Amino acid sequence: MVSAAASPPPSGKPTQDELKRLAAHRAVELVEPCMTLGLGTGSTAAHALDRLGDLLRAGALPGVSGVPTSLKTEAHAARVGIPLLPLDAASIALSIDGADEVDPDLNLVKGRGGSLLREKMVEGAGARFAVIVDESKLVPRLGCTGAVPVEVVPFGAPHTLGLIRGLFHGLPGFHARLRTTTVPEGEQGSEQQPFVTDNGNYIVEMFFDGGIRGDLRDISDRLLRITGVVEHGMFLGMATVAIVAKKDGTVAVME
Ligand code: ABF
Repeated sequence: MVSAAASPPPSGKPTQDELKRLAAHRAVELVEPCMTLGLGTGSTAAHALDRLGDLLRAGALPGVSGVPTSLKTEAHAARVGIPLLPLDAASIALSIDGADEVDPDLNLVKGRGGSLLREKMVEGAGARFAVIVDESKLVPRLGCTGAVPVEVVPFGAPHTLGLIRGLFHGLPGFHARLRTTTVPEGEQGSEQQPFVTDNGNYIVEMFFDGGIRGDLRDISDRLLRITGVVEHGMFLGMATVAIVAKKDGTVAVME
């Protein structure tokens, strides 16, 4: 069910960052005093953290605390004054986080920022999960706009990459690679090294031309049966609501 919400901002065509902030602020309206929140990662979730910090400082949300989904979020939450809890000591009422893609069934691709494992643990533990996006994240099917990430252990990662490729052997337009990052080396040089997550793992990036055509849960099951795969960035049936800032500055709520 999609319902229209907030009116467009007074200025002209809002920028993407203004839309992200709009969606984030709308989600923060769901927060009540004394709630424990799942605190997401990425630039859209960062607007939610800033808004929460402002409201906490104004005394509007007494007793609110949060469980961060990345080291970066942990530092940001501390900076804006959100009290933090470890996952095992929290009963999360609501998680607020962004996404890379949202399909019509509210299935998500998340994790292009490298934090999928902690995001999935925290958001899977909460009673509700509000995903906050601007309209550009809406897709007809997952995998349309870029990588579907898979977190893998470093030991034997090229072997695990091969097994993942084997799952999609012969699928036209499919390819996968280990995510790398540029690391300065020596005087002015640099070299490509595997990207390392907060958990010390690597990321395999899967690419599907035109998006994934097939049973997402079957693909999820087959990925997770590969020894060496820790978790993947398809969040299936986890979001309870999507708050979407549209290009015209209105906000739609998809449930
Ligand atoms: C987190 O932030 C990740 O799951 C996702 O990759 C990213 C989205 O970033 P942004 O909100 O900056 O587009 O939610």
